Parts: sequence; C-alpha cells; structure tokens
Amino acid sequence: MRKVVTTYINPDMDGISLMYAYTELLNKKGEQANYYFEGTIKKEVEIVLNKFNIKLNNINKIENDDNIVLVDTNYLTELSKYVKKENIVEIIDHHNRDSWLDDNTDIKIQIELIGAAATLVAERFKNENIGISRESAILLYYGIISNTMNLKIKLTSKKDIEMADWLKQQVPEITDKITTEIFVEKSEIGNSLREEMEVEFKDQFMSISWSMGQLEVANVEDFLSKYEKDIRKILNTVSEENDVDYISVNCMDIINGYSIVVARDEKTAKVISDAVGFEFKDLKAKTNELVSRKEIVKVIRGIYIK
Ligand SMILES: [Mn+2]
Repeated sequence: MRKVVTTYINPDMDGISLMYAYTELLNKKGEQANYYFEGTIKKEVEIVLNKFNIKLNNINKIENDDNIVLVDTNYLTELSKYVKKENIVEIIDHHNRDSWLDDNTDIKIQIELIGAAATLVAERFKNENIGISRESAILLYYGIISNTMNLKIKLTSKKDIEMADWLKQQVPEITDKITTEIFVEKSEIGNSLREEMEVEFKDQFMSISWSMGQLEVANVEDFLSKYEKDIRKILNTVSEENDVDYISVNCMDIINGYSIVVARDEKTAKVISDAVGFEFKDLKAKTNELVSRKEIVKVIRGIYIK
C-alpha cells in the first residue's frame, strides 16, 4: 500500500524537509511513497527553495486507504482532516509525545526531544548508507538550522550538530554566506506577519489558555520599532478569535543572539516573568542570550500542568 508522508498544516522548514527527504528514503528502499501538505508554506521555505532552485511535488490528496507517516508532529489537532488516525503507521518527531499514542501501540514511533526532527531523517540516510540527493540534503540542513537557530539554542543536541555537519559536507553549495542571506531575507516579513507569528494554536498541555508565537528575524530591535503595533493588533485579534487568555510572541534575533518577548497584557507578562524571571518593561522583555519558545514553554507547562 502507498505511504503518504505528511505534517501539520502551513508547514515550516523542518516539516517540509522531513516530508521531502523521508519520502525519498522510502522510495530508495523500494516503497511507494509520496508527500502531502496543506496550507501555505512558511516564507523561509520559499526562500530556501528559490535560492537552491528546488521544486516540491505535493500530491493533490490523501486516499482513504493510504498509510500515513507523520513527521515533525504527533498532534492530531494540527493535521489535515483527510488524515485518518487509524491509517497512521509511523511517526518521526521531536515534540512531546501526546497521550493518544499510548493506546496505539502498533504505530512505529521515533520521538526524540532534540533540536530538529530533520536530524532524525538525516541520521537514517547516514546510518543506513543510502545516498542522499542534493535537494534532500539542502532541505534537511536548513530544517536543522532553522529549528536550532543556526545551532545556537539550548535544545540543540550533539546529534543535531553532527548531522548538520554531515549534510553540509554532502553539498558544497551550502555556505555560511548563503545561510546569512537566507536569515536576512526571512526578516522581510511585510504582510505575512500573522502566519509567521505562529500564534494560532492553544497549548494543549496546559491548564491555562495559552499561546506563545515565535518570530525569527535578523535584527529584532529594528524589527519591533517597525512592526510592534501590527504585532500587538494581531495578538489582540487572535486572543479574541481563538479565545486565548494568555498570548505573547517570542522574537528571536538570529544574527545578534538575543530574544524579546512581547506580551499582550500585564497578566501574560506576569505569568512569564514569574516562571522564567524575565523582566518586562512596556510589556516587552529582552534576554541576554537567544532563548527559544520551546525552552520558555517547557517551564510554563511544568507549572500549569494539565
Ligand atoms: Mn520541528
């Protein structure tokens, strides 16, 4: 039976890279496989695709009898309505394991809480000694770089670094210069701010109604002087539309290595500052080093556990 590799709606670099590369790996092992995604792909993915002239080949639909492989997620709420739970055969992910998996023991699962799920697929190519295409190597490399903020965030594991290194060796076109160009281009967000903010999903692991988005840009202070008003408008709109009590966005400066958390209101700022000790001024808190949303959310989940 055909396998369809898929991820969350509006996929990012990690999700796209896993779909593309894992489909290739399955094909090279003689299995019939395709990938499928819905929604708009993140701007960063478009930039990488254009820079390296890579074309995606998304199939039109998932059939009723397709076997499903989930990558970079194990959360049913983030998926296309055409994904049938009972058809899921495999999961490769780096997010907390959801409880529905406890009752579905025949699914092949690899979940490791490392920097990027792309690392896990790169490792399979390397360990199984299967030749990786230029395209898969580039996509997986930028999947790792994107998820780990150029290997800078604390969640970056030794394995993420090793696999990024290995992928870079496979493709001479990958240079630090191109990577910086990608980061700078990615910061020119303009009218896709709401999608890029990733604040649409309430955190299902918390007892409070919480959503923290994330923006990854080249120069956060300049960026905020330009866009803070728009960001605040979006936080208000999403809070009302999705009925979220605590909403904020973590703005990571990928060039200069710090973060600024923008909280919608005092109560959100208080929850964050009580949990991780950030000091807010005008509902903004700047950190000395690059802090990712995952690190902050991990602490908050520990306090407001469901
Ligand atoms: Mn990921």
